[in-house]
Amino acid sequence: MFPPEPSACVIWDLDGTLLDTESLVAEVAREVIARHGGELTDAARAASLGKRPLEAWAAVAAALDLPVPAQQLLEESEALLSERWQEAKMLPGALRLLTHLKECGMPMALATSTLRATLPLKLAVHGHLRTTFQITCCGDEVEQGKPAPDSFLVAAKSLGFPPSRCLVIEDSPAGVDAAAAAGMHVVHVPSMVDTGSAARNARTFGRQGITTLASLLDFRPEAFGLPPFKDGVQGTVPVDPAWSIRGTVVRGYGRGSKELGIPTANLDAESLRGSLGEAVTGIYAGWASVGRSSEVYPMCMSVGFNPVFKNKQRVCEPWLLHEFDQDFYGEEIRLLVCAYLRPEADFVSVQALVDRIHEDAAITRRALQDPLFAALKGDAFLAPQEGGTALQPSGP
Ligand code: ADP
Ligand code: RBF
Ligand code: MG
Repeated sequence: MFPPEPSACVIWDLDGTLLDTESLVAEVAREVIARHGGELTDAARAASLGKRPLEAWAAVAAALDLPVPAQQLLEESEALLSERWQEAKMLPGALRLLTHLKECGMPMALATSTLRATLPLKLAVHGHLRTTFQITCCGDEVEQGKPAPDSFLVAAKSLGFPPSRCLVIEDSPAGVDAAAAAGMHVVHVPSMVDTGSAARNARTFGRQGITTLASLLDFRPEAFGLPPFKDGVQGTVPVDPAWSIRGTVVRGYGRGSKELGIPTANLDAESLRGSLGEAVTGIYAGWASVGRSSEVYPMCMSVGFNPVFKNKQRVCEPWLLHEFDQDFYGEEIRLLVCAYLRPEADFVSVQALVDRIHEDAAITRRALQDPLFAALKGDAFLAPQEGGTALQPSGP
């Protein structure tokens, strides 16, 4: 199941694997490219992923046929980005896995295309990342950047392990190629380029030694000969601290009740953007309350693109496990998300999806009885507020 030999150390990529710098970089790149009359495409973005900054801009300029030197594009983007790196959030499951491996005493390295001078800016608000790695190898410290294997080979050598004992965690095709060229086993966690479509169409590497996961929340250490997590609750992964999400119930595709017999209260896009990091998708469980009522219900929800129906926009849609007499469009809805259940999946039939959602509901009811989650039912966030919304939603 795991690589021929159990992993003895873990080598991490940074951008798009630990930190969601990609939405930020794309936003800035769009601005810089627009100054020169161009428009960022998914293909150009994908070609730049995982590369060193200058090489990434060269790839973008070539893909878009921009008549501007890569060096100039780089300088323009760096001027905007240097102020904003601290906005990048940790990706789902990254902190849990890092903390677990650190507690197990697993030797770890960072092998990033980021330049040495930029690294402190990216890690400024993530202090724990500064003390997690024995070794950090930056893009300007190797002869050739990813997809060449240099950075992984340097990291492995410094940690003192042969490539066959190194497990690499990467999001980008260039990084996966680099690790495979170094002879290492790779866990590939594809990042989302713009919409879920890219993640769904993520390149399939027809090679041995590459395991693709929807997110780090699906990483099972024992599959790689590493010690298992100890914090699971009834087969779920606790979201700690729980996410509090406040939104307005809006109309969706009208599919939930009619097609599936499962009504889901879709949240408005604005609240969703403010409270859930862009890279968050998956099926979750927690508590919910609606409008002026202080009644709290168990809920399981889907965040993402409904692969079965191939939506273009990300939706957050809780199914409240309660029979209501009427619908509640336009009402405020408050969610406290306690647990991750599974990634979004495609199914062979709508019936198979419906069966799975009912299974999710059963898992939700069971998990929420655990004292850890039951305690959150009385959380003040779920109570209706006099005179509107004073609290800011907080998410990952
Ligand atoms: P839409 O595509 O507009 O979201 P659905 O068929 O999914 O339509 O129905 C969702 C609506 O049904 C919710 O917005 C809410 O007003 C209502 N509703 C009734 N019971 C529930 C429930 N148990 N959970 C979620 N929404 C419910
Ligand atoms: N849609 C999918 O395409 N794949 C899924 O794995 C999936 N899981 C879900 C789990 C739960 C608990 C809920 C409430 C919904 C899920 N959905 C999933 C979303 C479903 O397709 C959606 O609610 C309907 O299409 C109505 O918008
Ligand atoms: Mg719905």
